[in-house]
Amino acid sequence: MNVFILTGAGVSAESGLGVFRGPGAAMWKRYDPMQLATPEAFARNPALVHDFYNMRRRNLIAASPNAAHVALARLEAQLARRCGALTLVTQNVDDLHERAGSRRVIHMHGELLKARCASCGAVSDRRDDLAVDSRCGCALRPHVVWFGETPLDLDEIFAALEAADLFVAIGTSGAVYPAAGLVRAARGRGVRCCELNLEASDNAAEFDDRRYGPASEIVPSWVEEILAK
Ligand code: BJW
Repeated sequence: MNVFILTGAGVSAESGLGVFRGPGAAMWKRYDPMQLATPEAFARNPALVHDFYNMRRRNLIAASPNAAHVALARLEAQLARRCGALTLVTQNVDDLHERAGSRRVIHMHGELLKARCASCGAVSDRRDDLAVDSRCGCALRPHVVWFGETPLDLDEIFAALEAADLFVAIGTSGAVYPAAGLVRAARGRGVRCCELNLEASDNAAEFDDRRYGPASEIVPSWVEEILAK
């Protein structure tokens, strides 16, 4: 079986990383996304944008994966043993899937522990704070995808969707495109679609199966069901 999983901020919520929207969202109530998560905002006030991502980077380094991340790593390993495959696409910029043991993770909205040269595009690991004068010959920016920018690895994502037998969205509000449109693309191919979330997402009606509860509970039990089949 080829399983395609799309995760969002909800999978990391119980690790103490904030969500953007829905229950428990504090991040975008305190910060205006248009002041922080756009290339225009970075051009206007790079120090403010760096402060926001420096705070998030420090929170991430102090956080740990939860039972949902661990269960998805187990699913990847078990499917591989059974000649199946898991494609794990995350909108999250954290590295908690990797730290839980997932071997192949596609970060469509970038990675917080990396920086990118704003001119040449070179990407480098970065665990410490970034500042306006952080340089690689030119200015460094967080390696994240802001509104209006093209998400990463879309060709690989759509190719994996073509091969999927099951599409599962976990902890994502379905508010941000193109990620929110993947369920419709999967349905268009006749693939069964399942939503695991704390509450119904904006596009819940597009899913065949829906399970609601904290990710740390519903993801491990769903994984066990899949592996028992
Ligand atoms: C739990 C839980 C628990 C909580 N257990 N669950 C009008 C219509 C359509 C589109 C547009 C439009 N106007 C503009 C656009 C495009 C725009 C867009 O979609 N805007 C919308 C706001 C309308 N999109 C873009 O600009 C994207 N680029 C683009 O479209 O380029 C053009 C293009 C398209 C296709 C091909 C080629 C080119 C780029 C989007 C970039 C998003 N960037 C961010 C910031 C990243 C850096 C950072 O982290 O700061 O990515 S925004 C933010 O939202 C972040 C997330 O990845 C993303 C999605 O959020 P996510 O993960 O769904 O989290 P939440 O918070 O929304 O939801 C949390 C969920 O968890 C909820 O459902 C809770 O219930 C649940 N939950 N606790 C289980 N314990």
